[in-house]
Amino acid sequence: MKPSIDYGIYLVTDRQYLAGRDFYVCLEAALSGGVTLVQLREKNIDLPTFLKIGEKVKILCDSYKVPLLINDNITVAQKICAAGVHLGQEDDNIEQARRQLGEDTIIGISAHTVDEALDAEKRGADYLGVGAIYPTGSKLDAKAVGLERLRAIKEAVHIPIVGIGGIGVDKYRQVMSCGIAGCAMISGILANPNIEEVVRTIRNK
Ligand code: TZP
Ligand code: MG
Repeated sequence: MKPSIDYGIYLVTDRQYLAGRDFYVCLEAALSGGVTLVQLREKNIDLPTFLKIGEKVKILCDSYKVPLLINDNITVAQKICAAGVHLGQEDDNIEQARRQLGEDTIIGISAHTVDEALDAEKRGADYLGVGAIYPTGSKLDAKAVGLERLRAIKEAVHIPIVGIGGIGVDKYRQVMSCGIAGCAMISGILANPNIEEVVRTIRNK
């Protein structure tokens, strides 16, 4: 059976915001604060390193009963028994991921337009990441699509939608009020000196 996922407070990892802090300590603070889903997003690392990090992150997430998704890498997701993957428009395709990971795995796809969203839904995506909603410094090629687009995509598809990009404590409610399943955040959580507290604050919104 596919795991049931709470997309509400979705942490996407990125080491650039840790400012010397330990990655696993920060992740545990976020888990302890109440993130409901984690995506391990690593760029430019080799497979053995990705696997080693993935295994440690999986153990931590398991101890909080929080599902783990892997950005872009089907092999890592499969080897560490993650709940699934998150793929961009440019990454390995949905069909390939489904073949390799099976029906019980979560496949998330980034979508920026209604057409991309409909296409991903038709091809079997379990949820869509829509963004960047607001300008963000975390993904340099991301263009802000805004709340209008988010609402249009939400109207067009039936699978859960997650907003991403420039979202933090201040914008969380506003984005959630579009009727979506959750918000994914990097800097809104990890750039904060007190990660556990910021997640608790978001949870109270
Ligand atoms: N995809 C679209 S925007 C984005 C990604 C990975 C970056 C989100 O980072 P932040 O810091 O939450 O704006
Ligand atoms: Mg990608």
